[in-house]
Amino acid sequence: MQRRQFLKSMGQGLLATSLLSISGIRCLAKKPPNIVFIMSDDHGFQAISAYGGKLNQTPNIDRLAQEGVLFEQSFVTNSICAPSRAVMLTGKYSHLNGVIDNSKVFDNQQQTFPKILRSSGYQTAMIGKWHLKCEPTGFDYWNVLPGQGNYYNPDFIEMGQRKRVDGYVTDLITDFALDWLQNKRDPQKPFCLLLHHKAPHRNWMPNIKYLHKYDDVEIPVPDTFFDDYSTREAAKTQEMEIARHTFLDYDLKVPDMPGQQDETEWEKMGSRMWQSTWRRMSDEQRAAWQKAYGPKNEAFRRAKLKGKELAKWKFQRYIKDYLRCIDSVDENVGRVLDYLDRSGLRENTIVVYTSDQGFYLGEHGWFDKRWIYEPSLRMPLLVRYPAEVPSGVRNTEDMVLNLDFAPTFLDFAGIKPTDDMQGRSIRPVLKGQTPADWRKAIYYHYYEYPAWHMVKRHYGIRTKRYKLAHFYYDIDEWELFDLQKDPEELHNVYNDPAYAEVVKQLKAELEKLRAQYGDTNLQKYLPSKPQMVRHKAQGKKVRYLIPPDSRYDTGAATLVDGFAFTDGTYSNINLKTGWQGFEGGNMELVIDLGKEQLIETISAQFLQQIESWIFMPVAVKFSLSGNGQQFTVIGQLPNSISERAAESVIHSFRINDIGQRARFVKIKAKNRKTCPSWHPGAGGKAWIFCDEIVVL
Ligand code: SGN
Ligand code: CA
Repeated sequence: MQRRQFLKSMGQGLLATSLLSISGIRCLAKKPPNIVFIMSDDHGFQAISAYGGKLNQTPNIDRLAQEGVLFEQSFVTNSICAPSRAVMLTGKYSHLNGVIDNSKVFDNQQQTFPKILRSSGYQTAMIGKWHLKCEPTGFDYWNVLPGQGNYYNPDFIEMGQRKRVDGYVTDLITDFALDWLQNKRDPQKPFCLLLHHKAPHRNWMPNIKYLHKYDDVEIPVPDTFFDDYSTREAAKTQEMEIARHTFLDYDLKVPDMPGQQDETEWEKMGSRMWQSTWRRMSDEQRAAWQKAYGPKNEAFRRAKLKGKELAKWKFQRYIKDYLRCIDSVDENVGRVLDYLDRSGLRENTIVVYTSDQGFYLGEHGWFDKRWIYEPSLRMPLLVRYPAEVPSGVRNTEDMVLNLDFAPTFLDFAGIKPTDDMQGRSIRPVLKGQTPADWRKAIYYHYYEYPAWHMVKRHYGIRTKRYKLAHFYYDIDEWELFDLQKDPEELHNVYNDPAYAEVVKQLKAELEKLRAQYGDTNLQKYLPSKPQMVRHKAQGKKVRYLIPPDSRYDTGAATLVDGFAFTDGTYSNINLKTGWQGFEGGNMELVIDLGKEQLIETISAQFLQQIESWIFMPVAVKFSLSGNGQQFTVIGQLPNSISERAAESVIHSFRINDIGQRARFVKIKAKNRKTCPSWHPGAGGKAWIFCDEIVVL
């Protein structure tokens, strides 16, 4: 049923419901609902049959759609594991809960919805994947996988005790959850169970009983599988293609042949990871795997596939293992639903099924997540609560977020969300009573770069029709998609004049959202270590015309070693890490590129740290030469940075669109010579500090 239809059919019932509501609240106050919050890891909506996917059948998850509400417009605010979990627990965006990326440790002293439920009389439990790099807090019982966990014979940490358990991870997590429901909780109290699967996370290891499923079918590659990423700059440098970035052994289960040598460090890493999962398996499990994969791998080796054929083969292996993992998830969702039926808990228990984010099932040629693009931005969300929520509703309109989970659970328990929670309860939405001022746009921000899969940092906005995103840090690109005309997001129309007005409006809306959520300082979350940038002057000879001060001379080579900071504000910068300091005078040098080259961009990066008497140069002049004798000035840039900035500021003086051939680059930076009159060092010698000079 579509939402509008549903509203209509509810029309007649509305009066009756409101008459009942007074006694309803009292009744609720006596018996708050139980919560079973099932989440899998990396389960894309495309692989749930209730979402209309043709890839597989998920009859048990589909039951939640038949008996509850399915959301089509359900989104994640930062499409990666630990960050999404932290958002769900706190109801706050990543920059406020601290987990902006997978490397961060969750501060488990902060407020979370399980803690609030617990202090209001709920029994709480957390079972399965936690991944927040700290002990779970706010739970009466917890039994979690360390880190990412293993598929076969995984370790679990049960209330601080680590032990290895024989079996398959999805079954085990469910076993522990059912055991807690049946034997370990106080049946007098309402409960909230977080049942969080590892599957179907990489490296997609199915249970033995599903190893042969899909053997006889060929799963078509998505239309965008051979995407060339034209019009989308950030996509060109990602490392998440099934064809190029999966490990043959670890991901695709084709182990090295005896005597076969891995060539790159990367391949060696894949082999090590494969060996460690393989070693965890029992002889019996390994034999079953040999039987299933052995003959197929033989055939694969004989076929000696290349190019597109090889890519398609990899897709088949990938998607089938992925779907097989989901078969276990679905089966185990069924076990939980059956238990709720059998034990009489069905009526008063809210069951949620979701995933920490979406996932690519070959769209754009990819696996993994991270992007603001649809397959990773959308997350499945199905909610059943017979006592209050209608059945068989497909909500195609309302935009809901993982940010809304915490306030929603609290609302159902009759508790007001804390003031600092940024999400909104979807309880009325579930009942078909979406508030008139419900959000019409969502805000997104992804930070983990440089890191696995090399998806650049970006933030953006999605409305019903459009999506606008800004990729930043070592790139400065905007993308706009018209989802109505281009649902697959292949055509970035940001520069299309026909969309100029749309861009303007969306940018204004985006700024409003950033201000509303308090996420306006991009610099604050940038890595404070310099990052490697590849460029034409890298490793080339630098000749000083004016040498640096000997105390801050780490060698001219460090000026072109490829390590550069991102422009921005920093709280402190170590001057001994490659910065070249010039006291009271100018910097002047020539870089020899070795041979004549086409030059498009030159930038020179300087530091301002006024407490150390370091100021931006007054101006930087760039010149080119073919012979190293006669130089032609191509530009002189004045300083644009305020002198009084209290924090360290890093700024690049940059000339773009040069389009000239040259072998020698001369750079002259003019020092203001003395500290300004307002400065504690007024009249004393001022410094300039330069680090990377980048030629592209
Ligand atoms: C691992 C995976 C990556 C994945 C991250 C994050 N590599 O590092 O492919 O993107 O986890 O996943 S693996 O080879 O070790 O499997 S997340 O779910 O934790 O965010
Ligand atoms: Ca995940």
